Amino acid sequence: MSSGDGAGSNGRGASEHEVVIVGAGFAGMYMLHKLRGLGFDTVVLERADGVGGTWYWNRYPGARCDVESMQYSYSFDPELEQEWSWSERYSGQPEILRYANHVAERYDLRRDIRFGTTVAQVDWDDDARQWRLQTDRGEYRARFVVMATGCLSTANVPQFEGAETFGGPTYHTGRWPHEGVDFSGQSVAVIGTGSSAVQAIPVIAAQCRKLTVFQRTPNYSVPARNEPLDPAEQAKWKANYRELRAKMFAERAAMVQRLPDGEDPAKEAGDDEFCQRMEQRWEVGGFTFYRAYGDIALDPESNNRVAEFVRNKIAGIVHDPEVAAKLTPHNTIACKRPCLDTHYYETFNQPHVDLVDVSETPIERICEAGVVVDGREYPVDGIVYATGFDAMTGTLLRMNVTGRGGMRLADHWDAGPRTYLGLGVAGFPNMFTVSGPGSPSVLTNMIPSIEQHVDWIARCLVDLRERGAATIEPEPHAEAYWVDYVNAVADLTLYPTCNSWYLGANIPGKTRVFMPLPGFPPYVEICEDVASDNYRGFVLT
Ligand code: NA7
Repeated sequence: MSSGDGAGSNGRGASEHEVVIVGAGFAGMYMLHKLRGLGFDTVVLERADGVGGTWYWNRYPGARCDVESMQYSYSFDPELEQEWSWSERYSGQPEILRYANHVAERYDLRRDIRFGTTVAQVDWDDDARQWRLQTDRGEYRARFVVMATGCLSTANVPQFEGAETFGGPTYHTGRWPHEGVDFSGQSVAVIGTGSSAVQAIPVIAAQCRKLTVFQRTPNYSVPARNEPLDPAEQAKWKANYRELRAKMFAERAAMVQRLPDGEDPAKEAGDDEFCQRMEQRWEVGGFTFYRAYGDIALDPESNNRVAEFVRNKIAGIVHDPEVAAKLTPHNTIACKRPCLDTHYYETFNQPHVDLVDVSETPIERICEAGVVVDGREYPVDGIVYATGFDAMTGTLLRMNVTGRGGMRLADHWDAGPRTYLGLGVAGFPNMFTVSGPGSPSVLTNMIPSIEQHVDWIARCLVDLRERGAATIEPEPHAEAYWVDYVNAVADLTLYPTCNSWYLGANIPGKTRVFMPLPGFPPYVEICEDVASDNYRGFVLT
């Protein structure tokens, strides 16, 4: 039952609903649409002033999806699929945000989204068997909470000494000003060389007078080969969407590649065959490169052979051998999030672009005029922090969630996140996470992953309603089993061998645990099986 709108802190009491969803990105929007259609009284709390989540916040120059447009969209409504057209092979942030707004409009979602509402505290009330959410606009109560808070939604801004003394503007890629930023004629620092920086650096370089990039770890990147979307390609997808979506869902990353995945081992390929295959994929562009052979993510020797191919490419693209050497990674390829780019390495051939290696001598401090490394001052007008996110758990933990008996989620996750299926947490009844730790999430095309979670949660809520069950939560042993399972699967791969944000290794003090689960289709099967088997591993009361 709703007591009306978000009641706010005006003395009218809490706003009560059956379901509160936190977040109005692609997960929250679809969850709302789905639950509304099933007759649940649902409200969404969103700290931003608009929908879109990741695509609302990440407005940095060059921000673009690395999944091809025809696959990075909702599949739940064939009419929506047919009426929307994409303009490029990979959509830029403005186009994806327009799509999110179109969806909000089309399904009249905004009337149940409370914008500009930040959740500060989330407590389970065992007596009332409901959640209480404290926000800066008053209290909300609900039987169920769905955390649709995104995997990359809490910015990581390193605490450099003197940062507050800097005389110019600073930006984080994930909190980019909506009015845009004009770097014309300016000297700009970019700190970081992850996916966001790899996209932003060529675009910022094209605008500014001088660009200085501060790199701690060089990254492998492969050309995206973005281009205007071929109308015939778009028509092919629209004519065959059901069949192609089914193919996507059957893929381990929930997306179809332009070339078939190689199954054979890279280390056993003859030199000519290897070069030909890798060259072809380098030219085609996109993630298909990383799928050329079956064992790139599994076998160190095969992995290194592919890595060496990219190292040679860097040496061929970057004119100054010293700069090329600094840009050349030596770690495992694709165990950090693989990057796709448009002229990233080429950008370092431009005379106004400098690369400062901070791997051995870290950024010492920020001063009023710029960035200081090893006693040398690099004067800049503005600083761009492309320093990533407290991924997968950061946003959930900042909401101060407490479950049964006042147990803090932060304590329960002290040794790393623990979930069952990436959907629920033991001791936190009626709380669901969409693309949470322990689910394939960031290792996949996010929208199909989101749809699968939303559909599962919706089915679960309907089943609970039909059975008259008040609560559902994972059994501790099922959660423990799942944590072990995710680790065991990750340990079969090379993923845990790098200091990646998948492991939480980018955040000082964060426990190192591999958070996402590799492999979408087997995961989907397990989720279906659990639901069909009377929610095996969950307790229903
Ligand atoms: P990432 O991939 O986490 O990249 C962050 C970058 O910032 C990375 O190069 C870091 O170096 C660097 N970094 C972080 N802290 C520091 C300090 N203190 N000094 C110097 N450099 C630092 O974030 P992105 O935003 O690029 O990408 C996140 C995801 O968004 C991406 O994977 C896509 O899924 C979309 P490091 O490698 O840690 O040495």
